[in-house]
Amino acid sequence: MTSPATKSGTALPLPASLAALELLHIEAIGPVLHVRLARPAKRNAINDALVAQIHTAFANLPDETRAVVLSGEGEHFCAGLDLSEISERSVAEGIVHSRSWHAAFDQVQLGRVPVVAVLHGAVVGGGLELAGACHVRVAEASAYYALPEGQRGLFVGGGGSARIPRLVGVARMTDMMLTGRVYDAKEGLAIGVSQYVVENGKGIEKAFWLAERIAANAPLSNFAVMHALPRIADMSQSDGLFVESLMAAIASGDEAAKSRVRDFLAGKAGKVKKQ
Ligand code: 1HE
Repeated sequence: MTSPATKSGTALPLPASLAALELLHIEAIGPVLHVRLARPAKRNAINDALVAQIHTAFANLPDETRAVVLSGEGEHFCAGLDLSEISERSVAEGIVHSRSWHAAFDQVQLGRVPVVAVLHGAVVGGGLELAGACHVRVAEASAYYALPEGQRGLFVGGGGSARIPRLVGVARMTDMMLTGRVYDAKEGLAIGVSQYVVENGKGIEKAFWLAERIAANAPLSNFAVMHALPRIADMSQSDGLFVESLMAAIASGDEAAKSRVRDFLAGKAGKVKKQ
């Protein structure tokens, strides 16, 4: 995995509430907050403490943060649920546990700013559920995706049944869970798990480049993409079009939109170019 040396800018001081989270390594680099899962000895498996810390981090983003890059330390993004914790749970406790993941991952997906995930190595089970709560996914060539819940006698519990079919479709998720099928990084790109594949070691650099572009957008546009777009996709066409009109008028009525449009018309803003 790449070192933070690929990022430009100097690390800024963090609020104490974020600096205290020992299972996450967090750095603020200008408008981009880099959040790293930091349990590499356990392949970043998500235990109760880590899910709580993910919730806390995304609920307490510094005011200056305009985008987040989420990655994992070590050889893998995330091995999913910490399996050492489940044997002691009753059915009722299992429901509460799953709901704690929902709350944390909702905070990622429906928080204040967009999140770019960097995926490498194993992105499995709850790790894929976490990746699915992010807004843009960059995969390194080493990434692979699986839902081993079926083989472990489990079901997804971190929002995967709602989010993963929206990326890859119900049929593919069904196959992954029933047969243990594993997709590699290139296949993951083709089926819609990630939007980008880059060489090993280049994921953080690419994610920062994307996050800095996202951070430069008008905040209301980013809000609309994060909060209105997925909800509209769940609505009937008629309801969706109505909400779209409201959101479009709110965004375009904001001074940030008006000044950007004025800049373009005055020849002061960038044109759309091939990248
Ligand atoms: C773990 C976990 C884990 C590793 N819970 N401890 N997830 C899975 O079924 C995936 C299980 N993990 C694996 O298949 C492999 O560990 C990996 C492919 C991810 C990585 O392999 P490798 O060879 O690099 O590491 P390792 O030697 O298997 O694991 C290193 C340590 O991490 C080892 O602990 P140690 O104390 O013996 O050193 C492993 O036990 C530990 N470890 N993965 C606990 N998942 C909300 S519902 C979500 C439901 C799910 O996510 S189900 C899918 C669970």
